[in-house]
Amino acid sequence: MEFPSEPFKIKVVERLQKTSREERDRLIREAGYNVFRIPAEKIYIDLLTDSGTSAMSDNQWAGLMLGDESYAGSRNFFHFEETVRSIFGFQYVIPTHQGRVAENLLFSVTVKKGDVVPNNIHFDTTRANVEYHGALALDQVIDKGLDPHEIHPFKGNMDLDKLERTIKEYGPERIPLVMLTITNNSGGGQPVSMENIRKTSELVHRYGIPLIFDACRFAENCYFIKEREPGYQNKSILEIARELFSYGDGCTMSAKKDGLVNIGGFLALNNRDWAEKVTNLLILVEGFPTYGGLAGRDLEAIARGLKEVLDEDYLAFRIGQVRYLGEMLKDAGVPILEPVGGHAVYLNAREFVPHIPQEQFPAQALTVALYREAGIRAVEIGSLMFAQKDPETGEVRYPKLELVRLAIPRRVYTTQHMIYVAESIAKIYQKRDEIKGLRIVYEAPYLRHFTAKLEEVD
Ligand code: PLI
Repeated sequence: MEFPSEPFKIKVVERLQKTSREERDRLIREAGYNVFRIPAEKIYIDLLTDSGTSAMSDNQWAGLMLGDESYAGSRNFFHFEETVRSIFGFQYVIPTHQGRVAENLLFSVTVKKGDVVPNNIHFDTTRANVEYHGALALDQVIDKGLDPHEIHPFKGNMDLDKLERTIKEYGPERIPLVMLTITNNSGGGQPVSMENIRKTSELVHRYGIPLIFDACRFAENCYFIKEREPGYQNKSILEIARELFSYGDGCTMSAKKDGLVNIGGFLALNNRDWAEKVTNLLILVEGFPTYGGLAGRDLEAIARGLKEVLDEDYLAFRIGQVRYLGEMLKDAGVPILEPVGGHAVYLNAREFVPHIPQEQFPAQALTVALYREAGIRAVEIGSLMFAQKDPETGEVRYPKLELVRLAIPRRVYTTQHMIYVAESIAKIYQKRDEIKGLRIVYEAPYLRHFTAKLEEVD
């Protein structure tokens, strides 16, 4: 297997702090066994997220100095708009300060109580925003996408039969839009094939339903298409992206991922009526339509980032680095979700700590162990994030997968850092029986994993 070396060199460095086992033991207890509550300076390798954590290039930093901070009509907006149109192809480009605002604005004008919004798998903010508007968020990924052992090149694919059954069951009038998340973050960073995108598009359009992409990691998805789907080997990432988006009617985008910036996002649409309504709301909650909650310099950095992320040398390194971490873990016998996705390696917590039952949050327990033993911060994608209580029966519905995501920030960590992570996790795996389950002592009504406090179960 090929793991290309870094197609960049380092111009600026940031000091990392190492902490002692005792200090981390105290910090995690004080944080209520929730790594979101730990000060970042007390983390050695931060794999909490690949969102907003990228290292910008010298070209992007130079772009910041060209920020035009005019309230209206900033030149950076026009560069941003032109760049988004040239890659994504959608007519109306609405900047937002991050992805979830694009979701909120879109659903505010399209979704009403009692509606249904299917997706391959909704990301947590997308699900929460759909539910906040009184609608049902349905996950319709192929069954293979939920099996951590199934090797399939496009495990993020939409199950077209499930989707058609849903459309028939609820009726197209209750489905204001269908979403496709590329790559499918909550299912392991798995890509969606061009064929599946085309067929999903044909299906939903047959029923008059628009298709909206959650495009956060579109370039990584396009790289997988190039690598794995017949007919795309000789196409550029830009050509693949243009074809992919041509099948949809718009997208929400968190530029904090494949925009290679620390803040920013947008909503891009073809429907003029929706765009007008969203723009009016944008002025109310985010800002004037040519800045949408961002500074001019941020728009410039996004425009430059969106061009850089299409570079195949960058993507080959990026996908290769994540894959390398996965291979090292597999070699050490650590259970991971396969194949390795685009932005992260996911540990399979059910198999890592089989002695911890689902109601004691096995993936969160493993996340705590990674911090306590090695100063590594990962994120739980399991019961703490997704288990739901039925409002009528009070019964708790648990997610099928219990994962710990090791998300790799873009252009930030070296191969040696990856080796440290793999060796540390291999050591923890050797003494996995010592890891204890957790119970919740505080939780918020929405997105509880961000602020929950827990304690260890003896
Ligand atoms: O964090 P935002 O609001 O810029 O973007 C929200 C968002 C939407 N969709 C998907 C697929 C995401 O992955 C996503 C954010 N992801 C985060 C923060 C993550 O850690 O994966």
